[in-house]
Amino acid sequence: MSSSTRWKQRPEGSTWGDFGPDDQLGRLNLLTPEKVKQGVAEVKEGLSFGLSLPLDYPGGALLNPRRHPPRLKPTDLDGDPFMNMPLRRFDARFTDVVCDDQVNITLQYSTQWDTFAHVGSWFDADGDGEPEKVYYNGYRAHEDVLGPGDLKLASCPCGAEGGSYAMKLGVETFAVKAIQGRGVLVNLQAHVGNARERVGYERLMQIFEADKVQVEKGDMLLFYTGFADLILGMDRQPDMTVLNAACAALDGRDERLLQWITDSGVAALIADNYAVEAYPARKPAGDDPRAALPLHEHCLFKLGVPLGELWYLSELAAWLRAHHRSRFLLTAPPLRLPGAVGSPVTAVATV
Ligand code: UVW
Repeated sequence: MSSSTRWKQRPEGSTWGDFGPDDQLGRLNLLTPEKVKQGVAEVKEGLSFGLSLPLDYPGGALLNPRRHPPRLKPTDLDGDPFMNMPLRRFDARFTDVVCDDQVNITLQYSTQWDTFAHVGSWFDADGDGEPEKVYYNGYRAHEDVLGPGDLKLASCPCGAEGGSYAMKLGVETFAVKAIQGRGVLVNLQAHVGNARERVGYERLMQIFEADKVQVEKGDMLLFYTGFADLILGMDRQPDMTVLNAACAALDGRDERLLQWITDSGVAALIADNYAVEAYPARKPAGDDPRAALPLHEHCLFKLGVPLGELWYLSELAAWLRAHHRSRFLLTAPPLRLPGAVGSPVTAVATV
């Protein structure tokens, strides 16, 4: 489907078309050479921080019952597992011993990027009075983002029956872009502590002001809440009673906060918590149709702002606070895994 037939009307407040009719990068387009240089200019000490949890955290399937920890096993040849495999088995002269493994991984189990194919919406993009299932920039469910039963699956590179494949908006587009630029971290934990608080526009602005945090167009904004530290302390046995009442999360129902995200020009939003926004979201007044994940709708569907979740920000946040800084170089490409809607990310902050 061409860009002109994909959509005739765009969601109110969206950026659809602003970065080109067939754009798949959204605000990642703002990671220009100038923005990378601004990030590099923040490298003063040469210290690097890894921003990933161990990918087998949170542990179990309690945080999200669809998502399971990674399972490793060896590759095999004719039923022989390649773990500590001496190659002399194939030729008595060979001295090599080989390990070679594979993994069954839920891509959004742990530290991750959400792509724009992760959350779309029912929206009347073609203006015929009937809503259809669409994603950022009008890309279509069942045409561009494929799941079990979709005819196009048979001809897509994965080809597997019962499989899934994002022909458009897949995470490989983010990997090719490479995701590097200036990161800005706001330390919500220092103000909120470890009790659950929905942080809206006013509270966020107070914290920016108190900590002299400045965010400019094209910056990637990171929220340290302490949530991932609690998860790490639970040793792969998450206590949901504690986690459901823990730490700051953005209030996705706060229209002023959403408007600030639009106006600020941030290129990406990242947090060490479960969903960046508080989930379940606050109940609005009235009974109108609405997004269950309003910040996801605003960022992934309307604006084209990727969301990073469950990042490990503890050591970076402590260092920045001790040095009265909030900016750094952020390098965060996902896996270049064609067709995936999300990806683990082993991001690096350099200060
Ligand atoms: C939720 O499922 C709440 O968020 P995400 O899918 O982005 O992890």
